[in-house]
Amino acid sequence: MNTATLTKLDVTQVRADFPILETVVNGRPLVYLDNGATSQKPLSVIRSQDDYYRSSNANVHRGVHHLSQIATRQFDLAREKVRVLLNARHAHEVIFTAGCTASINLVVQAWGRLNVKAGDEILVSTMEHHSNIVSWQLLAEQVGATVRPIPITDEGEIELDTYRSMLSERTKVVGIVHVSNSLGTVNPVKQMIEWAHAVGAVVLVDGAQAAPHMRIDVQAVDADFYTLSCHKMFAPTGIGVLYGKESLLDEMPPYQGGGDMINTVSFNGTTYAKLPFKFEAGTPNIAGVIGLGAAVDYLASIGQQLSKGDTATMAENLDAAFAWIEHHEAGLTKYGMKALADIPGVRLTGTSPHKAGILAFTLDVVHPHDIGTVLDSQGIAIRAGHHCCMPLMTRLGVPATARASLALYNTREEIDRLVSAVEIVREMFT
Ligand code: C6P
Repeated sequence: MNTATLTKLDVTQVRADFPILETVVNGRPLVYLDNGATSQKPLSVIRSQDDYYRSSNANVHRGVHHLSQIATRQFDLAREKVRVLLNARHAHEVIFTAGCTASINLVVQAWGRLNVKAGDEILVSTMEHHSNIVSWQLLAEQVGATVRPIPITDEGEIELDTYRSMLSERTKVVGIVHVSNSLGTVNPVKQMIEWAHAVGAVVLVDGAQAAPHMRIDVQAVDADFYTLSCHKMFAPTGIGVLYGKESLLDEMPPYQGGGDMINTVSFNGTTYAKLPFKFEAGTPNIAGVIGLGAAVDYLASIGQQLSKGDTATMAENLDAAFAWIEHHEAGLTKYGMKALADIPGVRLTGTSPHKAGILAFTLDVVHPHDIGTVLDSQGIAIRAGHHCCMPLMTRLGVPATARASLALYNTREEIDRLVSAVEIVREMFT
């Protein structure tokens, strides 16, 4: 998409969609830079929750009555929207879960218990979120397999040659984060998957921090499993997605038993529902799924303002939306990284050129938690801590970092306020 088209949309138009951005914190306009923890929600998503409970609240796939039919239609439509978002081949390859963590645990227990045996190896990168480490450690303990960490460079990139040399016929599965929540590094998942497939391994890509920032194409990268944390991509909390290739999901046993996941139940033996329902036991998070559908619609509506208008398909609108988001966030990231690096005593963590909107750093004179507290007094929300990446912190040689994580509605002025506030912290503590 050319620059002229990208400038057709101004960030102030986007900000107007997010009512919470009007909040005043400690006497100053809120600067929300904790999008990696959870994103804010556009009005259309907020309204979708009110509309559902006000006018179509009913259980799905169970009732023949009017309300149930409306709720079911919206629920099923959301699955198709997520299929388009991920460019999955089939809507039934999209499983709704409680979150990214739940999605990973589903794969680990349902696929892993079937396929990973004593002596097998599970490779996960050093920059993984605990969800993509601890879940595999649990499996490894259960079956007698080994979890091996893939090392990373000082810039925060996977050591690709080492990774390649670690792959062998013992490797059953590779767990790799698409975009690191602590570093922002965008990992070369397509290449990593190709090498893993060459030794017969299956790859789970944790897309929690990728989906809000870039166009995902699970077929193009050939991911076996791909997981989403939907509250980080403008949808309500309590909803996640597991994408899995049909052939893999088909062979997996159910993860949880209950309503909706069965075909027939008897004491002589139970048979299970077809995909995706086999993995969706019990009443799902109906409002959350409908909200997720509204979030995908919202992203598409951003693209609609840039593309061919009403004649564009949802996929084309998402292409356009993510072209704008990537361009906008890349500009902010570059600007913010430079400004922070210029502050004496700041050490940036995560300096790969392949990077999404995460500005993580330490300051020599002060603990990251104190940075977070002082920034809050200035109305600026960031996260300080290990970001559920303790092995990564050990590798970086720090107990914690301060992390500003961007979203499509952030501005240069907000980055300026962040940088000025970090300068204030520095002055206070020296
Ligand atoms: N990271 C952060 O502040 P859940 O909690 O299930 O929605 O997502 C877990 C998860 C998995 N993978 C990655 C890469 C993540 O960043 C997260 C959540 C938040 O960075 C909370 S620790």
